[in-house]
Amino acid sequence: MSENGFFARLKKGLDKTRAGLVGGIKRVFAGADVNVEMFEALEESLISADVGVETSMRIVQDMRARAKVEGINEPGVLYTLLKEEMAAIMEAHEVSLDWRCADGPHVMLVAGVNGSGKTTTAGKIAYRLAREKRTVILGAADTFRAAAGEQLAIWAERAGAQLIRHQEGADPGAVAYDTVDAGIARHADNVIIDTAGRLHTKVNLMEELKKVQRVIAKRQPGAPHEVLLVLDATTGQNGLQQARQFTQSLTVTGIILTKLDGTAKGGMAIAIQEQLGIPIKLIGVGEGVEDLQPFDAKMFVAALFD
Ligand SMILES: Nc1nc2c(ncn2[C@@H]2O[C@H](COP(=O)(O)OP(=O)(O)O)[C@@H](O)[C@H]2O)c(=O)[nH]1
Ligand SMILES: [Mg+2]
Repeated sequence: MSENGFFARLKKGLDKTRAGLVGGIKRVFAGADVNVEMFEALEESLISADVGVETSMRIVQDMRARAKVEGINEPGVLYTLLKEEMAAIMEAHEVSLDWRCADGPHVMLVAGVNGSGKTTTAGKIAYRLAREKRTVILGAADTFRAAAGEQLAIWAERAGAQLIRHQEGADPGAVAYDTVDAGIARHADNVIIDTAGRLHTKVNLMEELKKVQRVIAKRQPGAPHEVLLVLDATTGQNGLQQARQFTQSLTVTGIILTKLDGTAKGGMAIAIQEQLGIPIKLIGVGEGVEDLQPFDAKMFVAALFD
């Protein structure tokens, strides 16, 4: 898709966030001068747009300090600074989406709670990589329901990727092992392992994921090269709590924020990167194969405010 096509799609996806977050902020800066009330109103509108209390307070503190030091008394000037500040928070991380490995397949593990969009995202990534003429193998390590494997099979077909799948209820670690094994044997470029967000056994989800991660490393030292945490943007601050739990157990290397279309909680993107220090690598703006795009902070802020 062209850069313009994507920008239009991103902009459309952020309609609701724009109405909530930016509408509120624009009202804050509509006043004649810079004063205490203005900063208080700014903090409130950031928090209500799911930027998060801590991050919102930090942003407002910085803005106050800059207004004072630089002697800014025009709301319009501060508004521009605010946009820069938001982009700076999100841009603090370098992101590589090359996903290549010199000695064996590049292995990705996709984790997250139920319904966050893991399977869809694994399918969309497979599609992107397969389009670059890479050999991709998807692993259906969500063995919780037969339907989960079925859903991934449909995505594999759509993407032109291979699939490794066991019986319903099989050990997720065994599926992950076999997928990496197939990746090595078949000289695949990329291996993507989809996992469950909930388990049928009494095993704790985080323990199970740690085990899957260990099993992968056992078959291929250095793997998984990416552990991607999929978060549903519509869950706002709850999603941030979830992310904390996952990052305590797993070495999460990147976040994928899904369902940015149709939510007013897009402000969460700012809080995630400021508070977790983990980059958002991709964003989901719809259910189609093309609706997964690299996260670009500048573009995100532009799409939000323009
Ligand atoms: N609107 C929208 N829906 C999405 C997006 N990503 C996933 N979904 C939908 O969210 C639902 C759950 O996705 P799924 O991949 O099954 O989640 P999983 O349980 O984490 O594997 C499905 O209906 C997907 O089509 C997105 O970026 N935007
Ligand atoms: Mg799934």
